[in-house]
Amino acid sequence: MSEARKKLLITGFDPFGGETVNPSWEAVRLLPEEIGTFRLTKLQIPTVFGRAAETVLAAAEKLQPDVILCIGQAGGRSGVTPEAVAINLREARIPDNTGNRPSDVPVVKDAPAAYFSTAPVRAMVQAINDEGIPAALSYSAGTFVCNDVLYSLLHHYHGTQTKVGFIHVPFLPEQAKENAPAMALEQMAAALTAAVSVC
Ligand code: PCA
Repeated sequence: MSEARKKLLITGFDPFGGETVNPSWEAVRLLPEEIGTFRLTKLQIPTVFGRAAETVLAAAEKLQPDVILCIGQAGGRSGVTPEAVAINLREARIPDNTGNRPSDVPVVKDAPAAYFSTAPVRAMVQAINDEGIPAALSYSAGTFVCNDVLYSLLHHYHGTQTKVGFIHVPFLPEQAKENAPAMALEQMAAALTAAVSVC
């Protein structure tokens, strides 16, 4: 038995857009306290521009994690999708949970257009697929709060040892209307476990 030494801060969002559940937080809640060499610290964050990233950064300031992995819902996607990149743009199609709906504004003023994830995204996709769970690399985290968090964290930790990643998960079966794709909660948790194990 190896002793869990590394620290992972893993987050999920609260429900947004009229939903009553957010699979990202439900899946994070299901995870064990330790995965491989990581000890997990779980945190629910608000679907609010700016505040979501501030909440992660405040927790990370205390914890000093080796890796920060944020999880979010991407309704309509059929598989688990690690995000390769975050862009410096807020462009909201729907209001966030405080009613903000920014358009054409940067996440961080006078900062780079984009950052690549510093998490091992390709290894994550492979590890999830190896569990028999659909996964693919995504090249857009959108322009809503998930992208906001990923961009803010990558900007903050740029040039440091702290790895930052983001994974989108599909709807749960109870959320999926008509023919929308969905995934069982246990499968999402298994996918996240596989992803964490290669960080
Ligand atoms: N998904 C949204 C924000 C919160 C969440 O779970 C997004 O993809 O931006």
